[in-house]
Amino acid sequence: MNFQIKSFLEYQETYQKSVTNPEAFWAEMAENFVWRKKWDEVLNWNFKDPKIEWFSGAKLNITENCIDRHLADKGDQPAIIWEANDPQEHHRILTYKQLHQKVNLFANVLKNNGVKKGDRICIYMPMVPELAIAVLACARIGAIHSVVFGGFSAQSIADRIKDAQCEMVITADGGFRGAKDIPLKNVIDDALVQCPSVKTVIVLTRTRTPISMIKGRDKWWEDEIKKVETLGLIDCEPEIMDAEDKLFILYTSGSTGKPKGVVHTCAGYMVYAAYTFQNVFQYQPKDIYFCTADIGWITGHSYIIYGPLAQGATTLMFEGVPTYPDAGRFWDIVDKFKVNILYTAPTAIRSLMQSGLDYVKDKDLSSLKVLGSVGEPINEEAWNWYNENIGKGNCPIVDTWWQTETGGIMISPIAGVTKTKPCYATLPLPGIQIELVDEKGQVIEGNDVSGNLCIKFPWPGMIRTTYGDHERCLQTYFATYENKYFTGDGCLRDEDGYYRITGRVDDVINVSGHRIGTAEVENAINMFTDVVESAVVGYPHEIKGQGIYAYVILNDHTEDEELTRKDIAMTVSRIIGAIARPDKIQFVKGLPKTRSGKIMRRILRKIAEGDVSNLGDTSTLLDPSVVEQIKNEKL
Ligand code: 7RM
Repeated sequence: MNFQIKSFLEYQETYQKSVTNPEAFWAEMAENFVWRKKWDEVLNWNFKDPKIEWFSGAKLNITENCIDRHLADKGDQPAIIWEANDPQEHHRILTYKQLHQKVNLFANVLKNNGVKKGDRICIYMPMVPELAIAVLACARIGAIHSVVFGGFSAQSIADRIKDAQCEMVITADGGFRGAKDIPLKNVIDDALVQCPSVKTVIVLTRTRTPISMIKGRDKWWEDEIKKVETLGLIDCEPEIMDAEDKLFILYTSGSTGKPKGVVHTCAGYMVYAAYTFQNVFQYQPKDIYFCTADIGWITGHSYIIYGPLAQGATTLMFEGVPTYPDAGRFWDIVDKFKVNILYTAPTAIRSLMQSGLDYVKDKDLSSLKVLGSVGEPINEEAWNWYNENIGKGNCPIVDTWWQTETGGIMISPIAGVTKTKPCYATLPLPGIQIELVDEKGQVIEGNDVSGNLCIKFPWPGMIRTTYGDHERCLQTYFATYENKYFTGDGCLRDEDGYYRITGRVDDVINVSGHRIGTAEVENAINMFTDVVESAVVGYPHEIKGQGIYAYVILNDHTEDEELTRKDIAMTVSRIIGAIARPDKIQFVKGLPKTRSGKIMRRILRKIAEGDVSNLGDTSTLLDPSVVEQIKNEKL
């Protein structure tokens, strides 16, 4: 594929071209793909509805681009290398030919079970190749996948299934993650009690955990494959999709209590994921590329599956966790497969950094050429450690800023092309027009300034709608500042014009790179019987980036505060999932509220951060004395 930028001068020229004439630029990039019919119009947009259409009139199937077109010259090259949770278990390799066969067969399983174009399918699976196969099989027949991360609770899954009215769930009996077995099918059974729309559940065998199979509803993956083989349903012609047909839904948290179903469509998402993958990581033929994310998050969608496969790359998928069986696991994998490009998260780097260099020292990391970081701001110490001990000082680090809603990387160095700087995502990729704005929406010009990060012009990978509620998409992203997409992040532009993301400016906490809405956690805490009210804020956490700090008012004086804390934490795990469990729970008699009843989170955030010297103006509080109690009893 020939859209790789090779020098900083070329980057500057390309960037200029991309903003002077975005349509010509993206049309040229789109020429690198297989289309059943070319577009009538490159871009049709307004941010008022919003209406975003890229390549309208074009027809394609993303799996034809991710699989079929590579068969002729890369059929025997590994498409997916899979490393199991347990290092004793043999790894698996799927060549492009094998991936093609498996995706086709499973696509036929879906069809044989009545799935049609436009149907929604919930996927709740461990990190095994069959997860990628299930995703691609949906895309092949035009079914809309909604992958739910394996750590989410039955209630969270049920909410997502109901919101999208999914007709099918694809899951596994269980999953292995570190020393734990995750009972995926049991969780699905609990969720489905609330979900009459689901008619079929396909269950992959992975852990052999005993499970119940409901007659007429639940079917084994392996049996279904045999059925279509017996019927001779081997190949599956790709469904021809319109450019703007929905490809997938992925739920993400915002500042309200209810996660939003971010919708991405076929053509624009494909072009953007592939373009950014190729440029940011500078992938070369035969490179082994390893992204440690879970496919349950956008990073896994765009940079384990769609981006790399669209470019005919070899993508390595890992089932386990960075610290199992020990903190050398990533480095063992790099050594074993001679990984060239490693893309991981600051939280993983910090946790491995804490385990010490013993786990790194005997590992051969000389294959590495490029390192990536994603999900949260990377602190200088972690950046330096990654650079020195993993990259040995000669691998560029690409600190990639982007979001579920952006579909792909937005601000990032291009490996080996853009001069890096610790903690800086550096410069916008071609096609990305950034603006920093102040509270009033005034654009902040010049360098050495900071403000709220907005994008003023569409790009192909951007969110199209929030599933089932277009108005919510408008209100969340396009209403804060007129005619701009608002990211929810704060950002500074330094004297060189480099960008540094400073973190969320809304009520979203970023825990280990996972977005969690404070309102969601509060709702879950409030479900516990003894809780009257709660307020949740983030605070700096050494490993997780941010931790969850909950202030809770209880009903009556409890005998055993420790036990109540555990019960509350358990309730949050049950309602959302373990990732949302508060790190600290402080019992308080009251919350700092304004006379109109609004909780002053700014004060609670300061106290949680341990910065009580300047709490700002507290005179507008209904009862300023609660602040004293909260301060004195801080955990
Ligand atoms: C890819 C992803 C998005 C939020 C985003 C930021 C934060 C992501 C960086 C970052 C600083 C980065 N999608 N974020 N990458 N902050 N530097 N390189 O994470 O939808 O799950 O989260 O994550 O706050 O708004 S996401």
